[in-house]
Amino acid sequence: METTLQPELHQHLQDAKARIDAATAAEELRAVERDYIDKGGVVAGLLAAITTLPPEQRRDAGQGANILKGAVLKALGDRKAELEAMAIDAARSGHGFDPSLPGTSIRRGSLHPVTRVTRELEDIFSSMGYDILDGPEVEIDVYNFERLNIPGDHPARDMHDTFWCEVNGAERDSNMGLLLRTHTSCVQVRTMERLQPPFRVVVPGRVFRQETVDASHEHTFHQMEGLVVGEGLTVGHLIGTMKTFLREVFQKEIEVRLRPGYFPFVEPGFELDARCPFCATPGAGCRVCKQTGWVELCPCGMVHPAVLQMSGIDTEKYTGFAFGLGLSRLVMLRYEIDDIRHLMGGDTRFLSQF
Ligand code: FA5
Repeated sequence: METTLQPELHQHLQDAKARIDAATAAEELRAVERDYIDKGGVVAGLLAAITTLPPEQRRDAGQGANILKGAVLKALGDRKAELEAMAIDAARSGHGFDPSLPGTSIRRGSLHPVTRVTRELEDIFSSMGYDILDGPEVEIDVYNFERLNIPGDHPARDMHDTFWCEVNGAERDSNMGLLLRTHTSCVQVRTMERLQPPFRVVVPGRVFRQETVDASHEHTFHQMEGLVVGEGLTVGHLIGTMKTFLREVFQKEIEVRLRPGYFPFVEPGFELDARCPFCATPGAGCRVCKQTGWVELCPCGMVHPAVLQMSGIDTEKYTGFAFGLGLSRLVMLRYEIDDIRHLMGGDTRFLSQF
């Protein structure tokens, strides 16, 4: 394999192999993996440099980097297996056991980026007096749609490509319309049923839609619902809440704008955009905001009086606002992840970077 490599890559491979062959412990192999394979390592550097090459050299350079990566990974795997076999032999024969040597350290896992951001947001909202609630992922039609002002024939249902559940062959009409929840808004209804106003809650969770998957759409993704009901609440409180929360997340003042948005369970409804926190000059545009200067952050609005009434809340006395943060998209924004499929893909090379 290495004979096809350019001299520079060949040298990298020789250096890596020398370290791998000399390694006597898993930590040393992990260090080689970090230096060559992980984000910021030699292979990533070679791939990043490809854009600076003349077009006719790029294909070979890309192939070379991938061959180097494959060869280093193989050598790492082989040496790991060798070390493990040596350790087993030593243990069996009773030789080579030195009680004064430090033990083999256990490789620690890390928190998934969605879990990290969820916990961070939970802390922020808790400090603002919110309760953190949960709800079932398998829902019934009434909570996911009906009581959110989306009756059976409502066109808004088409926007949610729903996974309907069949139970023992029983179809929708006879199993209460069992479904995988398409949004966390169903927990709004469950909350209004259980709690007396005033209250403020956030509900992080997994939701499901029968979507065509691409770099920004998943069939399984995360949202965080917010619901506040109390006396005298207005759009001003909604905007103030979102600005406070953004200031905490990005540790700086973030400008927001509201565009009209339609959701049957809020009136008025909005799409809230934030000034892109990554542009070098605010509003100038960058890769993250696709040169627009704004990032779409979350739909929101004042809870529709019909929704409050269906849950038995006195609309003469109380108003409320709600928001539905696209948590997966916020995670992508936070860590500059360019493809949502990494989040649920289960690739440990991606996950070990967090
Ligand atoms: C809703 O789901 C509403 N329940 C949100 C809401 C709550 C509005 C409260 C008003 C009041 P929407 O379908 O736009 O709205 O989804 C909300 C967010 O989820 C989107 O802004 C986006 O960030 C994220 N999202 C939607 N579909 C996907 C998908 N397929 N993959 C990843 N994220 C998605």
